[in-house]
Amino acid sequence: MKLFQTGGHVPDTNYIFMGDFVDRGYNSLEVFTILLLLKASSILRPLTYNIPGSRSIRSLLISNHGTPANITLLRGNHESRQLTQVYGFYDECQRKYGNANAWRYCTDVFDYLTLSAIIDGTVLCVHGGLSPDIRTIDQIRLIDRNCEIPHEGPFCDLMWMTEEIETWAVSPRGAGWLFGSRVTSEFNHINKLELVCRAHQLVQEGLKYMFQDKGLVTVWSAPNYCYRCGNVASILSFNENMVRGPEFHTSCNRNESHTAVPVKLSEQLVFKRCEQGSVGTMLADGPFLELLFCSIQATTTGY
Ligand SMILES: [Mn+2]
Repeated sequence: MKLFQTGGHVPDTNYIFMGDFVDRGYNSLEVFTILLLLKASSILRPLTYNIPGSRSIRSLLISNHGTPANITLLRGNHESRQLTQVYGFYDECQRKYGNANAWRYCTDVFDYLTLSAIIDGTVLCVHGGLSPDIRTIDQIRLIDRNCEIPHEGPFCDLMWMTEEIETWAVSPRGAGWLFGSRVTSEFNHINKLELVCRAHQLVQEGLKYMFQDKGLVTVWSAPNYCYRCGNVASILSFNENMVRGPEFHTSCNRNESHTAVPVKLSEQLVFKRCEQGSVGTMLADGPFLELLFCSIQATTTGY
């Protein structure tokens, strides 16, 4: 809720969420559910959702002017069956529902999440980073994404990649590579991009440009990550002219956490409306249209 208060409500603001929706807080299920509801509401408007006691959620879902909202959900490395069984999402579903069905439905949906998104043809958004197997965006489009995240290869790299060095090196996190300034600038040049936006690694200041040419930025939108890191969170916004405007927020009061009344996930709704291809496209046109990205409840080195 704090994020939407900071960045603007849907559908007046369009969002690209850059993955890791689960595993890092007490309300993974609620977070992922509300994002799916927002996405569904943008497709099946006008819809109103009767969630008892959640006036703030309901107000999020109702358009002021009837324009479809664009919510793009990118897959993060935690949107996987394996990691969620280790880092908490599976246990959370068991605790809240008494069985693993919600976890099973959610992880089935994870397989349909897109891997990356492009804004106005110039900004690529992806959870982890680049891959030595991918030189062009068309190669991302060819990835068969409807499966569990593989342990190696370009799909895995996009989810797990960690930036740091000049070229490529094996990541100490056990999956993905380290990629550096030369790799990024070559990729941006080949694909006529101005910027790669990614999440995946905690930055205390919420937003951090990497490398001398600032060809890559890490955007971190979970304030006080894991309720203990004390970090600032950010949203990177773009207006219709692609002018960037980072916005920051900090407060994260545990006592404010909303526990939604369990909502039955509609498999039909979700599965029928999955996006085609592994690269979503978003255009920055129209007045007051802002494109914002963020990662929420994302993971970081060492956690
Ligand atoms: Mn991650």
